[in-house]
Amino acid sequence: MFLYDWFWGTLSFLGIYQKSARILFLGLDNAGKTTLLHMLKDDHLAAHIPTFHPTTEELTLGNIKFRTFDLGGHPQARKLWTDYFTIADCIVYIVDSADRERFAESREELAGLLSCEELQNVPFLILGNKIDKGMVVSEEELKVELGITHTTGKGSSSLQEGIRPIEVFMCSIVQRSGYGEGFRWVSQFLK
Ligand code: G3D
Repeated sequence: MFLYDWFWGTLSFLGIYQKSARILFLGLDNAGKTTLLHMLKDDHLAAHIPTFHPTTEELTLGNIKFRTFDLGGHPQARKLWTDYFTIADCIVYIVDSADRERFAESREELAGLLSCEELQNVPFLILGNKIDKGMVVSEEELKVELGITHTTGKGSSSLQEGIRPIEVFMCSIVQRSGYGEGFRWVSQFLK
């Protein structure tokens, strides 16, 4: 299972790398955004992290730029994120699926993003992270907790005019499992 996911995850990243895109990793602090960024960097020797800031990091791999932002609790940083929204090709929203106490906060931030005009047509990949921990919620429970009533479906789908692709994948970033499938799913919507 672990090797299978890792293998397909790596292949799907290779698929993504042939494209050109700006991908934002968003979510509350402690969700796993930086860990994911560093996983990607470690898989690719040519990676370059030019900036470091307490609430944001950037990574460039080929033609793909990844940038992380912590949401919640940083009102002064909000202007900075929204500037990036106008150029985002994809949002990867990461949730700590073992941290039930912060689901409401995460749901609120996600709702804010989904209603954001600049992001109306931007695909959302939602990663329910840390499934290696005990006591995590199921994918269906996480959808309910996050207020997601409808998702696109995990198969391949064509991009319908005016309908934003959105899907939830459960994963363990530290175990390199699950998120590769999510990236493969979202890569079909990147030009
Ligand atoms: P952030 O960038 O979203 O703020 P980080 O989050 O990437 O800094 O991760 C926060 C903590 O969660 C880190 O632990 C990190 O190792 C852990 N983490 C990230 N992904 C996973 C995962 O899949 N499973 C588990 N169990 N932990 C994960 P520390 O202890 O360094 O703060």
